[in-house]
Amino acid sequence: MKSAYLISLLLVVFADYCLASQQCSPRVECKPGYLYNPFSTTCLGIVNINQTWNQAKQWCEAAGETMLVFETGDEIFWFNNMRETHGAWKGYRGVAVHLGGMEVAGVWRWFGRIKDPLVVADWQRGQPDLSHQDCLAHWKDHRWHDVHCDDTMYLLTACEYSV
Ligand SMILES: [Ca+2]
Repeated sequence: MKSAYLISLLLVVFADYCLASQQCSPRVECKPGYLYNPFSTTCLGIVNINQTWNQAKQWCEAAGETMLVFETGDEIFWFNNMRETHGAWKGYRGVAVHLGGMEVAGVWRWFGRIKDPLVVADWQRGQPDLSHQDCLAHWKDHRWHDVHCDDTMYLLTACEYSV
């Protein structure tokens, strides 16, 4: 009886450690070039194609995926950190990425895995700044900017799929 209790206790402690430290590698295989996102249990990839926001959305959807969205500040922090440290993404430092957010009728909404108004955001100071910039980008400074939806210059695309 006592040993069963001890084993349970150890499991709880271990599970807590896993969740807190994210040291436990999940038994998740992402497709090549994609990275497991522990905050949304998705696999996330960044592709280097100059395309508009709508083209990016269609590009993700054609692959059975959706544009990257964020639900928590921790997830935003994780992504910013990964953009600096993940081997496959280091070459993309200083390049803006299309995110799955768009302003419609004055409200910024997600158009990806979730389709709701933004709960958390990480705008650069002074952004969003222009009424005719209705699409969301993770900018070179790793903060969010509203940009022209027709922009194709140096905008990568981030797609994700649930696992
Ligand atoms: Ca702007």
